[in-house]
Amino acid sequence: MNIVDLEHEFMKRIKADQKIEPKDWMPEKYRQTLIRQIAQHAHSEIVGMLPEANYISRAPTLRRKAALLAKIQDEAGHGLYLYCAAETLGVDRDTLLDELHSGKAKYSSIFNYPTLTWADMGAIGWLVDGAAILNQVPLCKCSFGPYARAMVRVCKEESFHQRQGYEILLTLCNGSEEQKKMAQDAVNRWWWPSMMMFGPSDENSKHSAYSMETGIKKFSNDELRQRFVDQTKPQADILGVTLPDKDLKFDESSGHWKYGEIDWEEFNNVIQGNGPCNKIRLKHRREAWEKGAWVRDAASAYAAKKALKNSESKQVA
Ligand code: FAQ
Repeated sequence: MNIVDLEHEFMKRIKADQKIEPKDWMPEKYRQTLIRQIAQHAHSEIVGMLPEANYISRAPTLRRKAALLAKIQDEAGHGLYLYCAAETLGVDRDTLLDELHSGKAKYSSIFNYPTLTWADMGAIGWLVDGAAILNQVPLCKCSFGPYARAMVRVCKEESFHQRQGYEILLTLCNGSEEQKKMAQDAVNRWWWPSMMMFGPSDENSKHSAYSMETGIKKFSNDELRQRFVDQTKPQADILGVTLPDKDLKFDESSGHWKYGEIDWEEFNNVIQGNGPCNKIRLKHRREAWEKGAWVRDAASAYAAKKALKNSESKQVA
């Protein structure tokens, strides 16, 4: 088949909602778009452990500490599934990690904000995981098989994360005046960065058109952002917190909550490496990588020893 026929067959499969698997023919642009998105997603899960890790030693009770630890470990697992999914596209993990550690690769803007109080653990679970779920549930139906399958498990776990975050805030909101203030302050600080997680507005999203045409993305950035606002506003009312947007109001004609202008200058600054915590996050990531060198060396030495033993026993047989 020539390239035109191959492209035609590929698009036919996409339109028929069939999964594309790693050994199938795919256009180079599709492969590169997937590597970019999956790698950024994997890096986000890994860097995303850092803001919450700050609170493992400060959790108010043993139960809270165990739940937070479990959540952070889940994020590590998500990163690993995603690196595996990216590897099926022919890129190796060391290259991806080098790109993260050198600052070349992007990861979600949200993880470049500081966690200042325990209430931030609630706000991250409720808002950040809430936004992540809305974005990721459609990815379970993504046209690329390994990414879609990885997302199924990730979404189940994110759903638990969102509830544990909401429950932290609910407890604070039913507590003392000081606790209520702490919850409100966290919501004030995390609301707009969570809105930015969905990416640039549709008219400025450079990859959306191709990703939607090829079934990588099922909904646009603005569609998902709107769903997030519609879902979150009633939950905020139950908590008794306000969302820090003076323009937020219900629009009877569309049935949606209309929201105010996003500060795109702030968003662009953060994704260009100039957010409040970009430098410290990368520093901690690099340190963690260096500290883990002995584990990687030990695992390789063990694997090499096992391979040698296997080949010796085959020779004897
Ligand atoms: N931050 O053309 P678009 C989580 C970049 S996981 C940084 O619209 P696209 C779990 C974009 O990469 C959170 N960069 O791009 C958790 C592109 O840059 P490039 C991560 C952003 O790909 C919870 C440029 O702007 N989730 O939270 C952001 O079509 C709690 C133009 O943008 C995913 O990665 C941003 N927010 O749409 C962990 C989900 N937005 O490559 C721990 C999968 C955009 O041209 C604790 N990813 N950019 O240099 C996606 O759905 C998409 O990649 C979007 C962006 C929607 C993020």
